[in-house]
Amino acid sequence: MSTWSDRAYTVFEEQQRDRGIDISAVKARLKELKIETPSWGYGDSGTRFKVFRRVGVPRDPYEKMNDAAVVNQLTGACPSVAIHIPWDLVDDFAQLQSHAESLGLRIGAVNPNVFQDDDYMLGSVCNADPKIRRKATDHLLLCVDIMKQVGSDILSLWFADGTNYPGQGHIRHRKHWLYEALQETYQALEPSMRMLIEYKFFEPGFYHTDLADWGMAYNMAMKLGPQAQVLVDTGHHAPGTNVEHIVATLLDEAKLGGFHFNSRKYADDDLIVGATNPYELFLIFYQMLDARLSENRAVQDTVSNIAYMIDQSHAIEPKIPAMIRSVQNIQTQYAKALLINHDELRETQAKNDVLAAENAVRSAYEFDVTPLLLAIREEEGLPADPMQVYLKSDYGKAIESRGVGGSSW
Ligand code: PSV
Ligand code: MN
Repeated sequence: MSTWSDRAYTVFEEQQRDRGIDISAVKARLKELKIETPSWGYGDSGTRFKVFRRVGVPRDPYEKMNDAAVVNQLTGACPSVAIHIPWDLVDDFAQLQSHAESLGLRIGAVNPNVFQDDDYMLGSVCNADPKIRRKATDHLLLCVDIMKQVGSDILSLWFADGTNYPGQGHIRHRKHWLYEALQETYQALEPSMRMLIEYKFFEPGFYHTDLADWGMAYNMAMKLGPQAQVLVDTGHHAPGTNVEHIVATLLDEAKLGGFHFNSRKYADDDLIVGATNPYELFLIFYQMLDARLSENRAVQDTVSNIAYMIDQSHAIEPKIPAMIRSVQNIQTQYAKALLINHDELRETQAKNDVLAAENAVRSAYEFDVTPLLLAIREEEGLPADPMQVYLKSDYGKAIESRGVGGSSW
């Protein structure tokens, strides 16, 4: 570290010690945080108006792994990659897996895609046509099979099913069909596997979505059993929704399975996590850390098994640096949340001291954690500034030989 950052770290450490924060515990937690990156975040994606084709975008799942490996090498925090099927369909999954392993990666969540085939225009597992429901369920089962081939333990489910007009579909029938498909898939899971159920309140259906909110996902997960949990995609809520409240509730019910991190300003924008709402991200981590203090064993186990995943579409920004920025933003907010003094907070809450309690949370957010993150990177043998190292490296130039027209999504 430079003399400046050495000094800054010493000041930071003293400051935190005075506040009663165990800085070695903070460092250990930060080093433990692993974030899964999505294969589709390395591909070309866009808005519904345009997908801009960029130079150097991976042309296949193997090249997506190469890019993900660079993010992992520079941040030390992203050892797994989520795949989306059929976007990442390959002839030989064992080969893809060994490619990932050779790069120090593993394949993480398997995401079935039942929203892009023409047959799914009016829904997949909730389609009124039983043949289409069968086809969609078979695809979910295929994905469970792929999980077995690649050693994945998370099936991450999101359905685009919904309707555009009142009366277009029978909402209760669709709910039953959804449950039937989930149940059949659940039964195919091995005991070590989990099914994470993601909700979203709109899009592509604009009248109703079959899994519109956490309550609907929770209901399905409850009925299915302990291997089914809810996935919170931070972009999937109406403006103003208190996402951290949902997180706390699901944690307390031992039904939170994972996150899809991204940031939103208006809708499901899939922008770089922490770009527009860093305080929300901090408050989510506050709830996670509070749940770690729970006396309930099931809550502790739940919080220890959360799958932290990024789900972003990089439409205008270069994809690898966007992923590095995302990982750093998550680390920053987690680091800040780790500075909350929970004893002080509990005391102020018990006294009903509104302002002191709010201050106990917000004051942690206001610390500059740069010296802490630099110290950790140094201890881990990682570059102090992963973004600069990437930008100065030859990798960005070398992948230009891939040309234009890599994988879309
Ligand atoms: C849907 O908006 C979503 O959040 C789901 O997780 C999909 O799998 C992902 O985005 C990619 O389209
Ligand atoms: Mn998502």
